[in-house]
Amino acid sequence: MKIVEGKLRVVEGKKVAIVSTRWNHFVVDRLVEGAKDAFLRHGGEEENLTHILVPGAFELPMVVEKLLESGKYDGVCALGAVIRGATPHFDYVSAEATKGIASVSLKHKKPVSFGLLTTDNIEQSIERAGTKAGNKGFEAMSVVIELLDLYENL
Ligand code: INI
Repeated sequence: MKIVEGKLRVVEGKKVAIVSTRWNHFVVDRLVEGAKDAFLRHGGEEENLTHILVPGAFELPMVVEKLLESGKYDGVCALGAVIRGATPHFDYVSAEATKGIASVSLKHKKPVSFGLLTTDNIEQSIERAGTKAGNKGFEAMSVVIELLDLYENL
């Protein structure tokens, strides 16, 4: 049986963009640190990594679309945090961001990882941004790296 899988190493010369939100930056900046750490420690080079900031999670898909359309990037790591409030706003923002990120990835046939925290409160977000539940930014970048390698072998 033939098994095809991606390795956790940045393929030489691959260019990756991190797109992160300014909303909830206290949490999201920790995700960005985790993502950069994952890229560099898996053999990526600093000059092949670009960080782009957007206002909020709702804007993530439109900017990821622009980046992939530019042809300058092989993969994108999208990072943000949507934290539930007193109104239904959370549901609209998180649904649009989720659908949008998935659809641009499929459209451009390039890896885009979903490092968007969608939590009921700030504590749950902090837990996932480098404390007791790990760092979802690190995990999201690891997924981009694995998929870049896998796409080369499919
Ligand atoms: N954007 C976020 O990234 N996280 C949130 O928790 C959030 N909340 O709660 O409102 C949020 N809203 C802003 C939204 O993403 C857009 O930037 C805004 O609606 C302008 O288009």
